Amino acid sequence: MDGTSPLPAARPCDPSILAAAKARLAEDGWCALPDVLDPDATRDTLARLWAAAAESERRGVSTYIPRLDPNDANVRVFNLLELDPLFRALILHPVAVDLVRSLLGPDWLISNFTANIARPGSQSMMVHSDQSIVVPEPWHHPWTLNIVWCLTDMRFENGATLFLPGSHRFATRAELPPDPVTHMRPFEAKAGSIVAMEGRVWRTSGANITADEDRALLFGYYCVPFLRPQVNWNAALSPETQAGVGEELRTRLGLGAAANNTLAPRKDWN
Ligand SMILES: O=C(O)CCC(=O)C(=O)O
Repeated sequence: MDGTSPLPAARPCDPSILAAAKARLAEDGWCALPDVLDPDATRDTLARLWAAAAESERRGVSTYIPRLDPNDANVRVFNLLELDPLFRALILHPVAVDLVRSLLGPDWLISNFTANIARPGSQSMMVHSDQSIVVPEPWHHPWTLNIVWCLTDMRFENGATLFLPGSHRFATRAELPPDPVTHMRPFEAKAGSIVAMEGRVWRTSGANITADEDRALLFGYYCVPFLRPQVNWNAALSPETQAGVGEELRTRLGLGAAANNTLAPRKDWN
């Protein structure tokens, strides 16, 4: 973990549950792990996310992006790593990193870290896969992965992410069915869980049809080291933030001169 980590000690994860999750991720393109954050840490992270949303607005970065979402009931928070050291710790959480390594191998980079809070009345965004946004087809390998942190429960009614089962095997966009959303299923997970989802899974955000229940998710996005990350961290992170990160985070963000060259990760890193 980064030296400035304010994250509580990682909860131990039952090795057999973790092994089963990795096998499912490799086979089905996704897996869910409950109880990665305890209830106090989940509540604290959610409060810090709302504070980050307010800080983003204060800095002039809107949390409503009309080209992504049909209305402002979706609250988007970008550049989480700049806004709170908690997120700089969370992106290197050992359980998340274990899942990342299992799919992408020991060399990986942090591509992005954002949040989407779907409030009552929010609607679906466009259908997409994250890998299709950063790599042209054909998509033969899992080169990207999202670790989705559930800061609230995620269920169909509150706007769970909808995904198309088996779509991580699609090599081209032409393989999508004509009306993909009708074939999609919601991810369902309790607050404090992780959902890992490889980048080739086609998906959309669900509609939040509840009267009063938010659905808050963080999306940690990771990639293989030969892909350019979605975010140019050298430009997105302030000099103060860059100066304060530990060696592992500096490398995983590509902040050094070597950027996305082969990393040769150190043995004591996650
Ligand atoms: O919020 C969601 O459920 C999905 C968000 C998403 O897919 C994205 O922002 O790329």
